[in-house]
Amino acid sequence: MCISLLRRINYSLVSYSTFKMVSRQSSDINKFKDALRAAKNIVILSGAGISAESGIPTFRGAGGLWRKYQASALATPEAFKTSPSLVWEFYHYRREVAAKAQPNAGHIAIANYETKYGSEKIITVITQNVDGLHVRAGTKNLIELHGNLYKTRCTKCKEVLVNTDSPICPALENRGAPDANVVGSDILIKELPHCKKCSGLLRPHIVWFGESLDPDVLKKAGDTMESCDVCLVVGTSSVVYPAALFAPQAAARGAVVAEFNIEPTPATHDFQFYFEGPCGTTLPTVLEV
Ligand code: BJW
Ligand code: ZN
Repeated sequence: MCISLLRRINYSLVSYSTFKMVSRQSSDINKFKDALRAAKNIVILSGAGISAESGIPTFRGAGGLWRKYQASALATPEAFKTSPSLVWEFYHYRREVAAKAQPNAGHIAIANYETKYGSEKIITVITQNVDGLHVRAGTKNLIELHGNLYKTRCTKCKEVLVNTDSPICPALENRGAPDANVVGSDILIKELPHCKKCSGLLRPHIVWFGESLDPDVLKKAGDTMESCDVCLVVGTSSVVYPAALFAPQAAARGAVVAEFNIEPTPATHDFQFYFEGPCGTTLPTVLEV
């Protein structure tokens, strides 16, 4: 890993707020479109910002709290061990919100671009999102880095299954209210979702803080990043690792990288292009087919 990337990890941990104050003008869209036309292998790396216009709160923006908790307090193996009931309420709420949400113009622009150019270029979406909206928009070639809200994993036999039930178990019916004044969670463990094969407690198939990403998924994403010639970094704060390293590493080896965000991030200055604004507006303009 090069020194400048190591330095940036350090910076992003200690002074994200300082970076947020640095502004940068949007780049020349036609120059980026030229690079896109010439590209053979394109990666779109997305984060929570792409789903913001579908009504799904981002992690680090306003609305990132559930009750009094940051996601970083609930999306951990420790929180699940202490209170699986509370964590399941949080995920039940998130599953319901995402199920009601619709893919927006940003998701759709990406899916349409793949449909139109997918036979002549390699186009891969690598998403940190767990909401399933890229697939619902029609994206086919997708790597979900952090898992999926509608998959469960058995804590005992480790089986991963798709589960779109609403609610996922009767005890979660009418639970998960996000209001700050709701305290605690008292669902008995035996009433939470359990594995049909081995009776183990199920958990969301999501990569929580401090957990390693699935090595196969990480390798696939790493290989894809290494072979891309153009990368679009869409709606991510670029502060969560290892995903935060992907695009700066691609830029460092000479790939053309463009960031789409409503504000600069700690990674903005690593990239050749920056397009400021809601990606439901900027992406359709850049990817128009
Ligand atoms: C718009 C917009 C619009 C808004 N249009 N834009 C190396 C260095 C330092 C720390 C670590 C490291 N390696 C690992 C760590 C620790 C940790 C980490 O990175 N912590 C950081 C916070 C410092 N990483 C891990 O624990 C990872 N595990 C790992 O690497 O294991 C090995 C290891 C462990 C520990 C130490 C060392 C090695 C796992 C990370 C898994 C991330 N999981 C989460 C939670 C999922 C839970 C859930 O969803 O239920 O995934 S964290 C959360 O952040 C979620 C997201 O996928 C992820 C990224 O967030 P994202 O998508 O960028 O969202 P936001 O909200 O941050 O940003 C939104 C952006 O959109 C903003 O920029 C807005 O401006 C923008 N925006 N509207 C365009 N309309
Ligand atoms: Zn099991």
